[in-house]
Amino acid sequence: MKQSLVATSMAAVMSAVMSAVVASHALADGGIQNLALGRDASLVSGVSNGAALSTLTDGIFRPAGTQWQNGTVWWGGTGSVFEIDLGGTVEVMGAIVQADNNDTYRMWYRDLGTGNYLELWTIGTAGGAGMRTRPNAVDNGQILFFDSSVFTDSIRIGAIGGDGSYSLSEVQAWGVPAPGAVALLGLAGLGAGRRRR
Ligand SMILES: [Ca+2]
Ligand SMILES: [Ca+2]
Repeated sequence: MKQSLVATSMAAVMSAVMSAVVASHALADGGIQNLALGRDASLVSGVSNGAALSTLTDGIFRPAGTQWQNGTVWWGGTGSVFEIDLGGTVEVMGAIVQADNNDTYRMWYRDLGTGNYLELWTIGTAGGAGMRTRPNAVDNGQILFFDSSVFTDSIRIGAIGGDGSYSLSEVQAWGVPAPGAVALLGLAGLGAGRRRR
C-alpha cells in the first residue's frame, strides 16, 4: 500500500515536471531570441584576421556570396576557436551561422556541470560561393533547431575542415534567457526533495 502511494506520488511529480517542461517550451515559442546578440566574442586559440570579433554577434549578415575576406573574421587552418559569452545561464534551442560556403564548422556549448565544451552543431558546407548562411543560404532568419535544447552560458565555434581558408560573419544562438532555466532547475529540486521522503 505504501509502495503504491509512493509510486502514485512520484508519478504526480514527474507529470508536473513534464508539464512544466512543455509549458516552458510553449512559452519559448513566443519569446525566443538571439541570445548571442551584442555579447562578447573572444579568440580562445589560434589567430583571427579581418573584421573585429564584435561583428560575429552584431546581428548583421554580409550579403550572400560576399567574398570570404570581405568584412569578415577570417583565418587559415583549423586551430582558431572563438568563444561567445552568453552573459549567464540560458537555454539554447537552435542557431544560425554565416560562414564561408565551402567548409565545415562546429559549434560547441559549455556543459554547466563539468565546464567541458560539448558538440552542439556540425555546420556543413553550403552551395554557391563566399559567405553563406546555414541552415538556409537564402533565408538569414531560419533557425536550425537542435534535437534537444541545452542549458549553458557560453558557446564556441571553429572550422573543422575544408579548404584551409575559413571565415565567419555572424553567429547566433537562439533560445530563452535565465528565468526559464531557473524555473526548471527549481522544479527538478522539488522532485528530488519529494522522492527523499
Ligand atoms: Ca555580423
Ligand atoms: Ca573556405
